[in-house]
Amino acid sequence: MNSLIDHDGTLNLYPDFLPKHDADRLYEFFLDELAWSAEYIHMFGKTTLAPRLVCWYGDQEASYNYSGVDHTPLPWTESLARLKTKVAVSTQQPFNSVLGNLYRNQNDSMGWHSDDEMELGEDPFIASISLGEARKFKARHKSTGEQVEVTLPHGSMLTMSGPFQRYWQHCVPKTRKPKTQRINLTFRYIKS
Ligand SMILES: O=C(O)CCC(=O)C(=O)O
Ligand SMILES: [Mn+2]
Repeated sequence: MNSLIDHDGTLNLYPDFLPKHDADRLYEFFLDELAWSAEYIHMFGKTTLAPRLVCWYGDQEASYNYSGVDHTPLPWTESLARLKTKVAVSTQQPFNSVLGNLYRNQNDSMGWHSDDEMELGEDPFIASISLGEARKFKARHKSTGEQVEVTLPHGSMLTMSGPFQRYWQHCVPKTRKPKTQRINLTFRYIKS
């Protein structure tokens, strides 16, 4: 485990969380199997398309307001449910939903944000699995501006916990270097 941030919240990376063979198989399977769709985001009175595809799976009661859009989850697929169990056993945390992001190429990205929606409760534990192309992930402290950068490899798990979402923002920037597809799955617990 690599400890990336250990003050004002915790950011840990488990680079080899999934054996390569499992990661390869899940990547191909999820690309095909999951209901990837374009998403409209409503911000500052404007509607635009998010620069990535998304999907949302979980327990029926785990509905969630994200980027101003209400998401009702699709029911767990067998392979997603199995991965959730593996993540839950290894982190010793409960999860009832997963938000998937598909970054199609180097132009897809996720802007600076904190996962601080009310539904996540105070100090949420979020476990984030990366599959496919490695992309850079950045964290920035909200008051000191301190920055931490890490590349998230195929098969890795990143965990964000404690007051991390209160003190830090994070993003996955677009880049000029050509990139192929990357899947990210963030397992969350939504309070009902
Ligand atoms: O793609 C990533 O690694 C980050 C995704 C993320 O921050 C989110 O889904 O809230
Ligand atoms: Mn996030």
